[in-house]
Amino acid sequence: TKTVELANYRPTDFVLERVDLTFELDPTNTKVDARLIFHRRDGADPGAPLVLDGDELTLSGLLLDQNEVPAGQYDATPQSLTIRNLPEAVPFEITVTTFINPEANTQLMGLYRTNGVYCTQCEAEGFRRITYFPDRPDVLAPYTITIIADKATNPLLLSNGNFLGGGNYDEGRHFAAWFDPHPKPSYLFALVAGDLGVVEDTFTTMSGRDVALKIYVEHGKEPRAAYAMDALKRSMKWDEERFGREYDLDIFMIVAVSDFNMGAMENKGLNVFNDKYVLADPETATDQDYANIEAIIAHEYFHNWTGNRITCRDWFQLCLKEGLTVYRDHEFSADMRSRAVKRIAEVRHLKSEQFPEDAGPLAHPVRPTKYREINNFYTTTVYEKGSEVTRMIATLLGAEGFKKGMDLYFERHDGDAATVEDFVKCFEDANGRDLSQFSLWYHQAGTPMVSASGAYDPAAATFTLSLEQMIPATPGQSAKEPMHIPLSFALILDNGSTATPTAVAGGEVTGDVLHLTERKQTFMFSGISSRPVLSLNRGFSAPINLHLDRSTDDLVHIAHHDSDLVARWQALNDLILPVLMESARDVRDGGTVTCPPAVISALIEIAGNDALEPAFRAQVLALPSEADIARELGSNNDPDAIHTARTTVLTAVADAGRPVFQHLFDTMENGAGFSPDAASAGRRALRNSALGYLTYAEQSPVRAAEAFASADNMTDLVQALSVLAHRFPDAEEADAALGAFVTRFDDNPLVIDKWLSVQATIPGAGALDRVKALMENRHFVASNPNRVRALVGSFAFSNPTGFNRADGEGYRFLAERILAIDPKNPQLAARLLTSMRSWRSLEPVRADHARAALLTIDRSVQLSSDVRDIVDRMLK
Ligand code: DPP
Ligand code: ZN
Repeated sequence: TKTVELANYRPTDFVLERVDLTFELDPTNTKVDARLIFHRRDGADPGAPLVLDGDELTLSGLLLDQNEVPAGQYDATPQSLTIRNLPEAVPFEITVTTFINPEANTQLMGLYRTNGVYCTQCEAEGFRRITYFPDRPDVLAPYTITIIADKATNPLLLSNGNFLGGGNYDEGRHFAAWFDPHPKPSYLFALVAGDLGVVEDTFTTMSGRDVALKIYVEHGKEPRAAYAMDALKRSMKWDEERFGREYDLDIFMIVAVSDFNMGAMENKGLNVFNDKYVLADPETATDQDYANIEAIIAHEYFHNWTGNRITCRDWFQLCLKEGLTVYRDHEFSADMRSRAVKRIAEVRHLKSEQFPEDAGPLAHPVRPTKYREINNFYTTTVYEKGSEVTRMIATLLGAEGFKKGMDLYFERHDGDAATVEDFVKCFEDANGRDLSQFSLWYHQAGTPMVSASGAYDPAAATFTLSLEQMIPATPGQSAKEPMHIPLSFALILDNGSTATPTAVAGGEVTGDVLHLTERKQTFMFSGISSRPVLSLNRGFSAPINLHLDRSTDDLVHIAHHDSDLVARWQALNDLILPVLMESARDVRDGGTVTCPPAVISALIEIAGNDALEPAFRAQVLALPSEADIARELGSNNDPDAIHTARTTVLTAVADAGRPVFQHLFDTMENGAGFSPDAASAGRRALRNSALGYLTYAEQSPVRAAEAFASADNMTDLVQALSVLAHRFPDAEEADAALGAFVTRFDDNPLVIDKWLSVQATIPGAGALDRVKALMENRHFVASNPNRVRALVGSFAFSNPTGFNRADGEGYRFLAERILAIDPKNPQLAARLLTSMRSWRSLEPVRADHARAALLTIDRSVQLSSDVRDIVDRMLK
């Protein structure tokens, strides 16, 4: 495959005016007629041919203005259709006929079948697997769709836009026609046909229009779509209130399908979802499932404006829609739930997923400049770091300035295929600011490192803060320019009050934000009458690694007094992380672990402080993960040593805090009746956290077995199951619980996924044999992405000791799986392979095994472009 470069972008020679598609659905032989009306673009070369994209297509018919095109006038290959001698000045119509096989489409790109339902996935380049087409996001047109299918098996025929009409056709077939008046690129096309149940509701928009809302699920699962419907209505309302965005069709549909490569897809008016992000009830969904459903329903809905009404000029601009839309869904969840707890969860996620990507061989800018396979750029860097960049714009400009920029963006670019530059320019123009240095966040990869040190001069009553930034080298970018880094700060005074004074020298401070713009910069604050404690990067205002030496006492002071809860969590994290790192080194080098009592008592004090919300305390008690410790250590990692060290520290906390944990376990019950709201979920989280610690203290499975038996919701049930399986894998109680669980949820694949994940993540070398055995289990379906992610994905991504077995068997197993999956579903295979992105930071023996496994993949001759691209970058 060849590399696509941003620098080579140029508009098409032909403008697409209208699209008219007719599908005659058949499981193995679907006929697609595409009527496309084009005209030659002003100024385009009058002799230029029309070149359309294809992927595994065969041309069955080609008309130009309803006349057959002579053989000499076109060339068709599976990848392209080139037509020459087209009119210079007048519009013309091309009719392309193709036949495709939805049943055989295991890539799940284009038109495929899942559980008897026809569905499509076209982003990024799936439409070209349906018909020959200018399959790129800057080609926008209104679509008319006609679907013809067997009526008995496909009572439902859906596509984008508004319903035009339908009726009986012939021989038991019927048809439906849809029209989408909003010009859109092909990646937003969708078609669904089949026999599904529906949940219906309506939403009245801010201008008083009624919109029909429909969520389609398998028959019998309708009650489990109620929460998704509620989340949808709240999303629609919120986007009107917060961003002034109103929905623009008469109907909004969501379809849940069980075979899907991604989380969900924002097709215009017809979102298609992975069923795990639609279906929920207390018996089968955890609090995390509810939160995910709320966030993803919102995310896809918000794309209607940020992505669909304003789309991307080319795929290099992916963050234009994704980073912005993630920011919007984060803000939505923050408004629906606890803002601070949501922010802490985001920071944890960013550090555990995006920071390792940015520090390894797959690092790339938020706005890349080249790619070999666009499917591999749906990354946490584009999504989550992209969201952080948007958040920093809001921090720099303030809420009002940010809103002015967003309003201008919607006004100026509605209907456009836009670029990141267009987006940034709106904020510049609306605020009279120059954001050129800030824009480096889009262009320079790597997590900036900021080193900070403070000095207090009692005689002069001044506090001096010295800052230095360094951006590490990343693939293709060895030298970096200093960035504009907004650092929220506070000085926490003796009496516990929080001050944000204006600097008298050294640089710009707006509100509580320091603007670090130079490589080195020193800010001075005056009139500080006693030694302050510096709280920096509060709220995680910039996605950086911060190095700031502070004493245990100072961090404890912040943990108790900062007015920002995120900063309090961060301070506790900064207290415990060095302890965990030091312990891991000690264990690796044959030493023993010591835990400073002051750190432990700070944690326990916060955990027991009833003035703080339970969800926050649960976050504090969820100590940095083994992966977090490995990331911070950075090199020569021994996952077994990290596991032992962390377990030892957890046990020390458990022993010291036992009465507090007992109290929390006894008092954090929610009482009768389940509610998925954030406050109830927080109490469950804290109680389950207490259960985990008590089990460390008691060294017995009895309490968890009782919790398993008495659980009345999936959150408590699966937590108890994890404690049993992970701590006491050989105990009878663990066996019994795993058995009871699978029997009870035998007919629910989404719950079976939890059962697979729990077992795939049992620590230790024994996990691999369990995973292999589970692959033979009748519940494991190798063609279903959710099952594969639950078993193989959980093992590779979330079982550090099991996957990184010292003998390298974990890596060899993954390589085998990837080579087996790749011919059927390359996207899934490539995604699984990214679990090895930090292989170079392993200790030498494991790193050698990892490299050998990667080389096995590398040597395979038949790799997809997806896996080829990842393995090449990982070995470079
Ligand atoms: N469906 C994916 C998302 O919404 C890709 N657009 O992020
Ligand atoms: Zn998205």
